[in-house]
Amino acid sequence: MIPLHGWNGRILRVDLTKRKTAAEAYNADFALKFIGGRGFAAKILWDETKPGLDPFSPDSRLVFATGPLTGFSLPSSGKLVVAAKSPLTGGYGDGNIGTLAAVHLRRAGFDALILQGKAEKPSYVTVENEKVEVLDAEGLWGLGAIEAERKLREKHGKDLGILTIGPAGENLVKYATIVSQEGRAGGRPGVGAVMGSKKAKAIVIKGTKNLVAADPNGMRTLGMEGYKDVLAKPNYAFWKRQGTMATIEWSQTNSVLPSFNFREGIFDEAEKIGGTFMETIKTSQKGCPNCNMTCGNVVTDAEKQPSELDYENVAMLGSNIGLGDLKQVAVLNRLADDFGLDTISLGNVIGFAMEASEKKLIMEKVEWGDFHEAKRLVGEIAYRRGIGDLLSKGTKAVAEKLGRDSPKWAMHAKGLEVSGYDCHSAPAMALAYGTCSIGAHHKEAWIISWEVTFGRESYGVEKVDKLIELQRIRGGAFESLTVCRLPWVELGFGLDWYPKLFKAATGVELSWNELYAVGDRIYSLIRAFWVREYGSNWSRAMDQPPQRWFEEPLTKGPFKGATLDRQRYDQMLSSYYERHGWNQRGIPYKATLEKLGLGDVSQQLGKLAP
Ligand code: PTT
Ligand code: SF4
Repeated sequence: MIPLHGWNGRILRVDLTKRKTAAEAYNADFALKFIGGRGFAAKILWDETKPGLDPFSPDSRLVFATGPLTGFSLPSSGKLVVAAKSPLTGGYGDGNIGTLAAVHLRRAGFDALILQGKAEKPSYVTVENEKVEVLDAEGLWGLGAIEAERKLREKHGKDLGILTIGPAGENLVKYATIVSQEGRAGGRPGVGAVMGSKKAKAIVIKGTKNLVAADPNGMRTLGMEGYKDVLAKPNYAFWKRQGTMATIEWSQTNSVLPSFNFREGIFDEAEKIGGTFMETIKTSQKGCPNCNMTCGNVVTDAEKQPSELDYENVAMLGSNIGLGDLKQVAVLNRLADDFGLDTISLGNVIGFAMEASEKKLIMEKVEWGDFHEAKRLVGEIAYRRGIGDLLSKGTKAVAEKLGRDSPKWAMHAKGLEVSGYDCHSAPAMALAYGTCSIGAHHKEAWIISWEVTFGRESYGVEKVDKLIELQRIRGGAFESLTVCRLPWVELGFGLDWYPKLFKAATGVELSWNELYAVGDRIYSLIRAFWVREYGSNWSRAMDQPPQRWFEEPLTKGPFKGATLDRQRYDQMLSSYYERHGWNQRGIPYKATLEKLGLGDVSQQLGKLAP
């Protein structure tokens, strides 16, 4: 056991093939170098998977990881990282779910859970403190994620955390997610499909131990003060009303709202899917554990069912497919949650199919904004029926199959579909998508909010510096401390809270500069993972955003005529590499890896590392 507080110092391993479980201790060096969450997951995947491994092989690893702040009574600490080698991108993949399972895993005495092997028949795992079992999932397999969770709750009780997959994960759809609490979902790059490949329908966790902080009184006081600080923020009341949904209006105003498969940055019917309209159909509010700024907006959808809306869900299943009816968008969103499909990739794939239909690359007639066709496609994708089988592989694979000029308008980077920001006139955001460590996601740098204020036209190094700063904070610190970043992003909850909370939890002083260094270590480690997987096929082309943004100008709105400039984008990318200590192919130098304490990684990369 490590002589540290805050961390439990133990990882639970469940081997579904051998039906064996083990509690494994880790040491202080591992804890301090990688902190938790994404840091732990990346190192475990690096150490335990062989290059070239099929993500659906029993040898693959599925990691659920918390951090040293997770589960303590402090703002928005109910988060969990889920990670695996991605079946969608072939590289590192992860996501972040707000779930009681995070809190219960910590209270059961573990900081992470590794799932490996493959069960003989559909199964689920239960963890009750030290007691771990693999049970038969008969009667659960085939159910939607929402119903499966309800059944498990009936059987095992209310006070516990549950993670499930839906039919999409069971059917190995490459952008299947893991779902929890009937509307929180994570693991965009197909982490739910990896769970399905292991025939694991669910994980049920109940922990009843006390989480022990290094300074229990200090932790209690800081936590309480933190909650009060959140409540006192000027934007608090508005946030509670609209949460991330206010971003629809913001994106429309700034001409970055993805519309018609990212052809445009404005949508004529934006008002009908925006935060203000959402308020008129909102019925209740939901959220993650330990959060006092809950942001899940529950509305009644067009089929009279509850559906929980966030910006990305609505931008991608609304404007991006030309659908301007929020209640109908909410139906697609609810189905995505229940099937366990990532809404962002789904909205991209449907938008791509609509454009392919318009250009007669596919036989199906799927018109822009056609709710009924979109709904049909969602079902076909989840069950991989008809054209759904092809669409279940993601836009990159679909474009490769359809050919002609379609790869130009397949909106992805590294194979992961772009999330909800059009970048025709936002070079820094395009670089954020190009360099994000799981593919085109905004989670590591929502730099666009800074960019629209700072100036959109510049391709200067100040944008590269800002991007790296944001990635260190969001992709490094928040993902490894494993707490929600939204108190800071949305309400201005000060970053100075986190070293204080970290000290109270673990007893260790860690400045933001040191947290930055952890972030740099994690970025170079994840980059090494990608390079190891892609070998000689790795090149700087992997860090490019979609061609459409360079070649097809916006045709309307205040930025009409805008495109990205490829040469200037490339200059930014070169500066980005230099700042990280990577070569011009985007590969970390041996010296960089060694400086970051990743000498073992450097050795294993061998000749691949310059
Ligand atoms: C996240 C991505 C996002 S980002 C959204 S909406 W967003 C989509 N949500 C989906 C969903 O819902 N259902 C579904 N079937 N697929 C979905 N795909 C999309 O997934 C989410 C919040 C949000 S709402 C955001 S920004 C923040 N993300 C955080 C993060 O990444 N890290 C962190 N430390 N804190 C964060 N806080 C916020 O959490 P992925 P959630 Mg999500 C339903 O999962 O894979 O990371 O992709 O986790 O519990 O639903 O919270 O406008
Ligand atoms: Fe979850 Fe929203 Fe609270 Fe973050 S702010 S912890 S996403 S409910």
